[in-house]
Amino acid sequence: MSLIRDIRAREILDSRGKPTIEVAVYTNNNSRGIASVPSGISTGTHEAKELRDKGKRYHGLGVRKAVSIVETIIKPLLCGIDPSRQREIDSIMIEKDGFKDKHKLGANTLLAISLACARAAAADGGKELYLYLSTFPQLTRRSMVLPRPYFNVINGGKHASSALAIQECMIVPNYSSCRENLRASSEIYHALQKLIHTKYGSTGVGDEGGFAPPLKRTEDALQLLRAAILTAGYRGKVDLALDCAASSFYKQKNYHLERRKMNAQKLLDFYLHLIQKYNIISIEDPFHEEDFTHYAELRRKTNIQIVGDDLTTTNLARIRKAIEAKSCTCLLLKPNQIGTLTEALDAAQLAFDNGWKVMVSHRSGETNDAFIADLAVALGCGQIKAGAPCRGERLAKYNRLLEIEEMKE
Ligand code: 2PG
Ligand code: MG
Repeated sequence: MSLIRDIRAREILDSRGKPTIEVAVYTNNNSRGIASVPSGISTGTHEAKELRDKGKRYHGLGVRKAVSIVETIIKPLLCGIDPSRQREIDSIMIEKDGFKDKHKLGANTLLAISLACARAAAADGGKELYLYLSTFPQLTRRSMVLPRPYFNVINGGKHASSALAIQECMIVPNYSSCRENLRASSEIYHALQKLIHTKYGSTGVGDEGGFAPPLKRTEDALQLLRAAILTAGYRGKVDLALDCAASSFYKQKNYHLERRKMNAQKLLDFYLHLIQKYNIISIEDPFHEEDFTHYAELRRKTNIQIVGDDLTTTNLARIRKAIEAKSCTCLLLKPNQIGTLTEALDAAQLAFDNGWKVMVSHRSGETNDAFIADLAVALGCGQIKAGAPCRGERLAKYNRLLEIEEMKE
């Protein structure tokens, strides 16, 4: 029998050079599970809250309090429990926090422990993480498949300092293997780099490793993507997708983009125009996070995938509301939006049960932890987004998918 023997935590830095928490769970069988958590910048209002120290260190972003909560409050509650009792472990932590948004102990604190327990249990059973996760009750009816990656190669919105309002312009290669999809993304990425260099000089990147040239219009970005796909020789093999993160350019009842103001109806017409002109197969957060109605209207008027992120925040109540309003066809699944693995899996199950798809997602501030790669495979959801095919914290996820693909062959 495996039991949690010790839990340790430490403050580390994420891909933006800001503090985050890493937790190690040790068992009496000498197994160890380590996990660290990411952090978003275009966060939804309804996300569970991170705990930060405030004060002077790291401009207030330190996580020393979270580290101390792990070692002094949570550790005594979880030591002696089998790390595979995930629901029980997560419930104990949720109860101890006592708040819906987990602000007391912090969603970052709880998620790091939750994921580290899953890793420790997998290690104890001598199982690869994706195989271990696939045995969870929420997933037993799913079959494991490698996900199709969405590569964010042009960064805008809060992830860049250009005037491009749309946050993520993604390429989605359509090969049957991850290996081929990754190769296509890399070749297109480098073709894009040359095009941007010729046209704009600088090829600096944004938070998710995509280029961030001084673009102003969405179509400039989409045309660059189209040209890069053609130059790299991938005509007809790659689709496009957007994460608008529209809450970030919604001010005083209007959307501010393309150097003008649009109301929701105008914005909807703009999206329909883009969908028709480019091979856009998926749009995430097209309207602000409370506008369930216009999401639904876009869904009615097109048959592409409509993804909820800030709208749904991996939260059962929000997802139910979106299901009722018929706002989306896909849930963006971010474990740190809700704060425990059990709740994230419950959210995925609710989405699947209602005929939605699920896309597993990283955050803009990441670590080298590749948990979401295993999660996407175990969920059999067929879709993942983890940024550009560039920068270590993004490649950690894509390279882990390559490893899993090889193990499954
Ligand atoms: C998003 C995410 C990840 P952030 O909006 O989908 O790409 O961004 O982590 O900044 O919320
Ligand atoms: Mg998003």
